Order: sequence, then structure tokens, then C-alpha cells
Amino acid sequence: MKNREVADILRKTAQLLDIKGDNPYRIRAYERASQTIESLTKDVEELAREGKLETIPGIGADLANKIREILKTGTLSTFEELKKEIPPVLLTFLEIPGLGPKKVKVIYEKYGITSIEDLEKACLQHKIAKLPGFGFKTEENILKGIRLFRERTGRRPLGEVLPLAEEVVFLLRNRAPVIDIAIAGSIRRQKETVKDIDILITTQQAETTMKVVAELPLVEEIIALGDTKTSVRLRSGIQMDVRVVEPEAWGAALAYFTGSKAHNIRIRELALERGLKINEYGVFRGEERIAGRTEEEVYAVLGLPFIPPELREDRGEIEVALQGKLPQLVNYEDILGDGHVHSKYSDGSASLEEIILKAEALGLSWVAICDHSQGLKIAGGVPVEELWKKKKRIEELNNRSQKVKLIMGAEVDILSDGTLDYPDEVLKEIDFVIAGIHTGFQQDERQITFRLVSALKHPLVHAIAHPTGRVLGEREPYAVNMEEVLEAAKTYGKALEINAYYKRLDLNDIYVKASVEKGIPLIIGTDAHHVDQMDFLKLGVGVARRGWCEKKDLLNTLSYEKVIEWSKKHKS
Ligand code: DGT
Ligand code: CA
Repeated sequence: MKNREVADILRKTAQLLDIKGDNPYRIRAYERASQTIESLTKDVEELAREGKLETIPGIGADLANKIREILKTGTLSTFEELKKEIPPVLLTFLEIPGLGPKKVKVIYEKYGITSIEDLEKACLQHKIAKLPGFGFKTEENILKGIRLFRERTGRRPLGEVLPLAEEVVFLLRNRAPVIDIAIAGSIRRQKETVKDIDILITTQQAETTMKVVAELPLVEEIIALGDTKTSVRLRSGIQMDVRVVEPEAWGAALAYFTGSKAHNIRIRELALERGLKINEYGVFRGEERIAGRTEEEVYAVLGLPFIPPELREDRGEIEVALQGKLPQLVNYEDILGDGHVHSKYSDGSASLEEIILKAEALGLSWVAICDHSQGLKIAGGVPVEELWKKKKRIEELNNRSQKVKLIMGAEVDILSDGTLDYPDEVLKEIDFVIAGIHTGFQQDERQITFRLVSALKHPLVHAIAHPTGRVLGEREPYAVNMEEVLEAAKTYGKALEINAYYKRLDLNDIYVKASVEKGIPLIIGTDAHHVDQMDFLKLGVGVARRGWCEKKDLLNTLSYEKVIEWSKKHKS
């Protein structure tokens, strides 16, 4: 057993004792022991084997016995007894900010509440405020805590999960006898947030492969271990399901587990109309499997071309596929530049030279250096004199650097009244002006929309940065009428950004699709404040593809010369 698991049982025991109202010294002893074991650099199992448990500071004979019991039986009888008295689900209540053991105890004893949903309901009915020692303020805090708890334990940004999934694939390719391996589910569809990691495998040796899965260094806990399906929880807290499928069903399983569910349902209807049956094992006419080996084959027998995973959301992709009118989605390889990178001139960590090197490594041919404008002091906004130095430096570097050109840009703050944070005579000298809202998020819809539309109308502005202002899991979009913003972008011929920073992805897929339909130019910008973050470009391409973007819809696919040409044309 790992130190973490032993510590976990000791901590939960302490918490249940606390909810029960047990002796504080006893509770404290379990708590301390849990913390000690958790922070131990040596393996607790090894210490037990060497008979050295008592040498751990704070672990006396009694606790040493308990630890030996945990190591031997996998649990603790005290803990098991407590679980009979107090529902262990109350332990999750303790993870809600604003709730401690004393309050959990009262809530449970008074109302017998054992689920977060019931707790929320009781708060909304003001039953919690009535309890002794609670009140309306506490009730409000609990509601806020429930929201935060849900965000924390709910969906994760794709940018956080994708690298984990890719590492798993890399490790399994190297360590296990896999033939085919692929990431399925929402990750394959490049959805902005994901619930879990879905992996599909074909192999001749299922048992061996699943053993390797269970022993991956990223795995924290095995939920279920089987020959066809293994579920684990990774250290980062996210669940991963790995399925082994037979080679004849690879394509059918990949299609099924890529989803989305809504897309699958439509596909199934289409199959039924043709007298066929489709499931994760194949497409069947009666008993006979007529397709299943590849996804292409599965779609083909339904009379469809291959539909890219990013489109599989039942947003009209099946209809246009039937008409043979699927969009030619933009590819990562089509991207020639990054439209939004911060340098040391504002709050970025990289020099212009470092940005050029990174761009070269990514195979890009241009980068727009968009540092913050003068008034945004907390983000190192660039004063006008500095801006001229930056411009001169960019010109020098562009004369020297052949492969990668820098574009003299600025991320100009749109002030509360809709005016811009540099005067026109300064803006005139900037080749890519991307305007964005960084303050006054609380203004009403009318004012926020007015600010964005004013910026779009401004003759020296080229684009709007992160148009809705949302930050995944942290900040809702500001109140804005996006229809008006899109209409203004179209009217004035301005671009909207697909901000590719992993927590923004703003515009989202829905607004990207709406922009494409209106013919509004889009530009992907990573908003990188560190060169590593320029890798987020891929996430931006994911959003673009989910929004049905073709090569022509993205300014990033233009050569440096063409972007400069576009920039001049759109500065009237
Ligand atoms: P999420 O929530 O980020 O995990 O999103 P998905 O799409 O990865 O959803 P997940 O992991 O629950 O299921 C993976 C795929 O399996 C899903 O996209 C479609 C398929 N699937 C799951 N449940 C059903 C179902 O009830 N009916 C059909 N037709 N397909 C399903
Ligand atoms: Ca999933």
C-alpha cells in the first residue's frame, strides 16, 4: 500500500470521529498521524517490514498497531465501525468550502441530509439558516461552496487533460503489446472541457496490457480491472477508462466511443432507415457484420463520407455529409502564425528572440507580438516611449530573421467608456491592434456591448481579443449581446479572436461557427505569456475545427506578407 492510501484512511477516520463529536485528543492523534505518513519520504510499508514504525515521530505503539492493521487488511476496523454509524458521504460535505465537521454534524442530525443535492435544496428553502449557529450568511456561503466544489470536481479544461491522455498513449505504446491505440470520447472531439479519458486498444494480450495500464505511474487508484475494460483514477483526480476491442470492431468501437451521444443517436436512426443495425461491434444486416474494421467503412455503408470527430455533435454535420457538402476543415499544418503573444515588454516572460526561436520550432513563419497597452499597469502595460523601442527592435529582428517575422502588435485595452488605451497617432503605427476588455466586467449588457462595438467601429482596430471574457471554471462571460458584436465585426470587416489559452478558448465553437457563417475573419492567438504556452495553438485549431472553420476563414493561414496586406487594408 502506498503512503497516500494509509494517510487517507487515517484522515477519514479523524474526520468521522470529528463529525461524531469524539474526544478531541483522539481526533488530533489520527490527524497528525495522517499528515506524518503523507509527508514521509520513506515507504511506510518498508518501515513496517523493518519493524521501524515506532521510530516515526508522533507514532506511538497504538498508532503503529493501527498502521500495521491497515497494511495487512487494507482498512481499519475503527474506520469500518464508524462508517456504520455515520454515512461516509458526509466526508464529501467536508470538502465544500465553508463546511466543517460541527456544521455537518448538525445538518445531518437535524435533517438527515446525505447528498449535496439535498443540501442545496435545504439551503434554497432557507432550512439551513434556521439551524442554531447558522444564519443566512452561512447558508449563502454553503451555496457558494457547493458551486466551487462542483466546478473543482466536475469537468476539466481540455488543455489540462489532453497532455495526460497523450502520455498514457505514449507509455502504452512503449510498454504494452498494443496493436492499435486511440483516444476517443470528448477529447478526440476536442471539446473544451472533458469529464474523463476514454482510450481504445486492440491487442492479442488483453490481460498483460490491462496489467500495464493498472501499473502506469500516473495511476492513483484502480476502480475496476478487467480484460475488456479497466477503469482507474489518475493522480490528477480524473478517471480513465481503457477498453480492449477486437480488430474487426475497431472502427465501430472508435465511432461509438468517440460520440457524441447525440451524433451516435442520429447515426443509429440513419442505419435503421437503411435496414441496418449499428453498435460498438459493427454495422449489421441481420446477423451479418457488413462493416466495423475502420471508421471510414462504418460511415461508408451508411452512405456517408468520413465525418471528422470535431464535427460529431449533431449540429447539422450529418445533413451536410449526406449532401456531400462537409467543410474542408482547417488543419494544424495550415497555420502559419500566432496572432497574440506577450513578450517581456509587458507581462510576458520571453524576449523577442526567444519567441522567434519557439516559433521556428513550431514551424511558424510569423508571430504578432501583442503586449498590453499603457493603462493596464498590473499587466505591465507598455508606455508609448517603450512602444517605439519595441517597434525599432522588431524591425531590426525582421531584417535579420529570415524564417520567422514578428508583427508589431498591441493588445489595447477597451476602457469603460468604449475608448481605447492608446491615442490614434500611436495606434496608427501599430500593424495589428487587437482590442479587448480587461476591466469593468460588471457593467451591464448594454454598456459592454457598446464598448466592443465601439472598438470594432474604430478605424485603427483590427480585431477583438477574447470576445466574451470567460475563463473556464473561474469567470463567467461578461454580459454581452454577441449577435450585435458579430454583426459589427461583419459590418466593419474586422476579425474576432479565437483565444487559444487553455482556460479561455474564447470565442467558443458555437460563436466560431456563427462567425464562419457570416464570413467574419477569425484569428487564433495563444495569448502566451511564456513560450511554452505557444503550444496552445493546437487547442485553438481544435476550437476552429469544432466551429467548422476552413483554411480561408483564419488569418493564421495567410503568409506574413498577406497578413500585413490585410492589416493595411483594414486600417482606414
Ligand atoms: P465527457 O462528458 O467529456 O466524457 O464526454 P464523452 O462524449 O466522452 O462522454 P462519455 O465519456 O460519457 O462517453 C463516451 C462516448 O460513448 C460518448 O461520446 C458516446 C458514447 N456513449 C455513451 N453513452 C451512450 C449512450 O447512452 N448512447 C449512445 N448512443 N452512445 C453513448
Ligand atoms: Ca469521456
